[in-house]
Amino acid sequence: MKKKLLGAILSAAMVMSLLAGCGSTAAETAAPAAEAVEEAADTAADAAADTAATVEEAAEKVEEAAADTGAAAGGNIKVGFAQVGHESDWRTASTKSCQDVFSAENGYDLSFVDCDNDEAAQKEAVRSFIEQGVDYIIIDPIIATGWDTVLTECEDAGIPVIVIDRTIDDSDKYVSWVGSDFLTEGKAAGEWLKAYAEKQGIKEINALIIQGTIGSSAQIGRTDGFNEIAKREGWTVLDQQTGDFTEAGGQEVMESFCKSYAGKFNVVVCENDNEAFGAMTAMDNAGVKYGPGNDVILISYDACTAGLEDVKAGKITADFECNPLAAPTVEGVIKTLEAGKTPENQILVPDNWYALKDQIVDFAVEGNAQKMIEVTDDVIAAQY
Ligand code: GZL
Repeated sequence: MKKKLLGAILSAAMVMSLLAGCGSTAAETAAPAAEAVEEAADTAADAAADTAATVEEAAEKVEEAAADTGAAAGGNIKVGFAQVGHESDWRTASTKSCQDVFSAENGYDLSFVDCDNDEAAQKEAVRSFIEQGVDYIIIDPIIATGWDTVLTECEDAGIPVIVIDRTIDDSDKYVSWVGSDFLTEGKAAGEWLKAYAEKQGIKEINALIIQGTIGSSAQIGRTDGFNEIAKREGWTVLDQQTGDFTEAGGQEVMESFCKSYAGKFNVVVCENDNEAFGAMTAMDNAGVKYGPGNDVILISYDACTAGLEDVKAGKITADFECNPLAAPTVEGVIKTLEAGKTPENQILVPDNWYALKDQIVDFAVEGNAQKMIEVTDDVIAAQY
């Protein structure tokens, strides 16, 4: 561009000097020379316009770059979070934890999308974060597969991805996963049931399982973990169906179970507390007695506040926690990255197991002795 402008100015100067030095021939040469000056002036004007456009373009690029380095230059860190949905008390606590941590006063601009348990919407949310040019993307994957394409797009855009809670099982294009060990949760429920049944003199186990969202790593781990113990101990799992981690889903499945397996089951395993709330409604309506000292042992997962209240009320026999408060650990990953360091790839958050005093028994998972926490009013008050 500069060359064009320079060329035009030089040719105008040459024509002017010709005019000045021509003397007697000026009259013959004036017209074409004036034409040449005009042409050169037009060229110069075009060149100047081109240069102005280039300057404007360059200015825009500088502005964009300045925005992009907002994080580096001390501006708020832009975080996109594609959350599963709003299906359970657990999810509410998880969302609150993330919104509390990634707040403006803490130096973050959070783009939060509740994906309402819709896998396509969740992929769309991640792509919208790429469009926005966020600094980091956090995903709680509704199901564990179908992720490599969109994670490749994040990688191509140079945006680090952190997975929270549930796992992604068909791609490793993320920096870190922060969450619970769902398989251990399932095994812990199974090993506790074995020890508790022995203490209670229960010889036969006929179980029904209300599963979480099929294909989510939480459902896969809890189902596989419990079934591994059931198979080893020769228990009968009469049926297992998904309640999609919701109260309505739990009630619907339990209503069907109460009809199909009336009088045949003595254990119900709900893969989260909200399903257990629904299952209790269905069993109440069907006249099925559950909880310590009754016909049916009710096992649940999550151990949210309302779940522990049902343990204390003698409804849920044992509750296996899944910790929803992983956001502070995810922030630690981001701070590590901001410091130019490499965070751990798999980061486990601790879970606890809960029951009333009389339902606490000694048991181990993979040879590791497990500690159970007695549910008291103080424990409930401190829960999430
Ligand atoms: C588990 C989490 C599950 C909870 C449910 O980590 O993903 O999803 O157990 C929630 O309550 O719906």
